[in-house]
Amino acid sequence: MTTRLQILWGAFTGALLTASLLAVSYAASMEKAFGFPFIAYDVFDWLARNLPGKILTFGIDTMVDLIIALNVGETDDTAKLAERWLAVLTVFGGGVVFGTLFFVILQRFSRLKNEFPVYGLGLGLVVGFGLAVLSNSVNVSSTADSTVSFIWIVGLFALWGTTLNWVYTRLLHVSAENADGPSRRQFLIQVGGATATITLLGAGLAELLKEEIQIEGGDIDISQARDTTALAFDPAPGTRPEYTPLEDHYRIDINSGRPPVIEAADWRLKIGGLVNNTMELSLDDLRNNYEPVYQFVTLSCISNRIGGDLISTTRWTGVPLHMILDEVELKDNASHLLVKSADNFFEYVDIELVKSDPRVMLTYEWDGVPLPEQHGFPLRIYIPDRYGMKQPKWITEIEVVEKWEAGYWVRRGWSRDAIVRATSVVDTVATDSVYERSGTMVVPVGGIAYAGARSVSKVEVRVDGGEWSEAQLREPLSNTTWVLWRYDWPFHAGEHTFEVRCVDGENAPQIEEKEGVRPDGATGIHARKAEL
Ligand SMILES: Nc1nc2c(c(=O)[nH]1)N[C@H]1C(S)=C(S)[C@@H](COP(=O)(O)O)O[C@H]1N2
Ligand SMILES: [Mo]
Repeated sequence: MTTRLQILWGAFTGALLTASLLAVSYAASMEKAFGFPFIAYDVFDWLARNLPGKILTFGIDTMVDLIIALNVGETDDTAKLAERWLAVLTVFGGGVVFGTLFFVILQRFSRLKNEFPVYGLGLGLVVGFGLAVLSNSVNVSSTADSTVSFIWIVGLFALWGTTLNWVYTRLLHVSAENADGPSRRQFLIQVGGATATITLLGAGLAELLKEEIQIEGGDIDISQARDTTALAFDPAPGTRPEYTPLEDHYRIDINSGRPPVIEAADWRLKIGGLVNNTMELSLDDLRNNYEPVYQFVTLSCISNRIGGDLISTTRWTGVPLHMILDEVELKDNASHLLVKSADNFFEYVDIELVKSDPRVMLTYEWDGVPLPEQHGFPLRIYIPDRYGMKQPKWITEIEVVEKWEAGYWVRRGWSRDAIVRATSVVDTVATDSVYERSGTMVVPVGGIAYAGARSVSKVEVRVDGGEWSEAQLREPLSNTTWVLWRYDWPFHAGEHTFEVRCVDGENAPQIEEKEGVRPDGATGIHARKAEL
C-alpha cells in the first residue's frame, strides 16, 4: 500500500475510533451513569493551566470577540460551550494524528506485522496511562472513585489502540486477499458503521442522562435595602433588572466541565500558616458562630467589555474576614492571605486590606440561599472594589504568608490589583415608551453605572455628540452596587446616538479613552443608536 493511502486510512480510522471513545467517555462521565472524568475536559483544563498565559488569553479573547461579533447569546454560556467544543476537538485532533502516525509507522517497519495487535495495545496503554495521570492531576468534579477512574481511562485507550491495530491488520489482509475477501472499501464501511453507531449511542445516552445543575434563587425583599421613597424614578423600560435573578447571574471559571464537587459535611475551611491558632471551620461553624452580615454586591469580570453582560448584582451573606483573623492570631511577619480553591485556583489578599475594610467577607450565601455549585459552594470571598478574578470561589484553605505573590490570573498577565474601573452603559432607549411632558415629546433613556466600592456620584448623557446633560440617579442597593440612571430626552425624529459617562464618588471621572479588557479592565464610552 502507498504511504498516501496509509495516511488517509490512519487518519480516517483514528477519527472514527476517537469519536467513539469521546462519546463513550462523555456518556460515562454523567453523574447518573458512572461520574467518571470526561477526558476531553481534563485535557483542555490541563492545557489551560499549563500553556503560557498569553496563548490562553489570546484563545479566550478571540472566542469572546467571536461571540460578540456573532451575537449568539450570553457571553458566559456561549464561551463555556465554545470551550467545551474546543476541548472535544483537541482530543479528536490528537486521535487523528495518533491514528495516522500509527499506520505510517507500522507500514514503514513492515516487519512489525503481528497477528495480535500488540503495538496498538502498547500505544493505547501508554497514551491511556499518561492521560489518566493528567486527569487525576486536574479533575476536581468527577464523582467516581479515583482508582476506578484511572483504570477506566487506561482501559478505554487500551481498547482504542487495540482496535486501531486490528483495523490496520485487517486492512492489510483484505488488500492481500483482494479477489475473494470483502473489499477494503466494504470493510471500511463496516468499521465506519460500527463506530458511528457507538458514537451516536454514546452521545444520545449522554443527552438522556445529562442533568443541568438548576439554580434556584431565594426570595429577598430588596425594598428593605433602602428608603424606597427616595428612589426618585422608575427605571426607563428596558433597563436591566437592578437585582439580578440568581439564575441569570453571570458565571466565569477556569473549569471547562462541572464545577468542583464538594460535600458540605466533609468540607472544612483550614486556616494556617503564620498564625498562633490554626483553625478548621465547618460550614455550620461559619453559619452559627458568627452573626451573619448581608451586603448587596455588584460583581464584574475583568473580561467584561464596555456594555457587556459579565456583571451582575445579588445579596451576599457571610462572616467579616477580620473577625476570623482575630481568632487565629496572626504572627508578626504575616502580610498576605493565600486563598486556595478546590479547582486549584488561588489568590493573594493583603491583610491590611482585610483589617481596614470590614466589608471583606467569607460568603456562604447568595440571594438568601446557599451558594449555588457554579458560584462557589460552599464558600467564596468578597473583596469590595476588585474584579471577580481577585475573589476565589470554592475556598478550601487560607494560608497566612509572609509576602505577596502573583495569583492565578495575575501570573497569566492580568492586573495585579484588579481595581474596578468606573463604567456606564446605555441599556435602553425606550422608543416604545415616548410620552408627552409639558407639551414636548420625550423618550426615556436608561442604564447602569458602576464604580466598584467608590459608588457613582454623577451620570451624564449626550445625544449625537452634543452637550453632556446630567441624568437622574437612583438610590443604589448599597455603596458597592451599580446605580440605575435615567434621562428623559426631548427628541426629534431620526436616528440618534446616545452616549453615557459617569463620575465616581471620589470625584474621578470614568476614563473615556477606549482600552481593551486586558490587563486592567475595559475603559471607554458606551454608545447606543436608536431610531425615533
Ligand atoms: N476558584 C475559583 N474562583 C474564581 C474563579 C475560578 O475560576 N475559580 N473565577 C474568578 C473570576 S475570573 C470571576 S469573574 C468570578 C466569577 O464569579 P461567578 O462565576 O460566581 O459570577 O469568580 C472568580 N473566582
Ligand atoms: Mo473574571
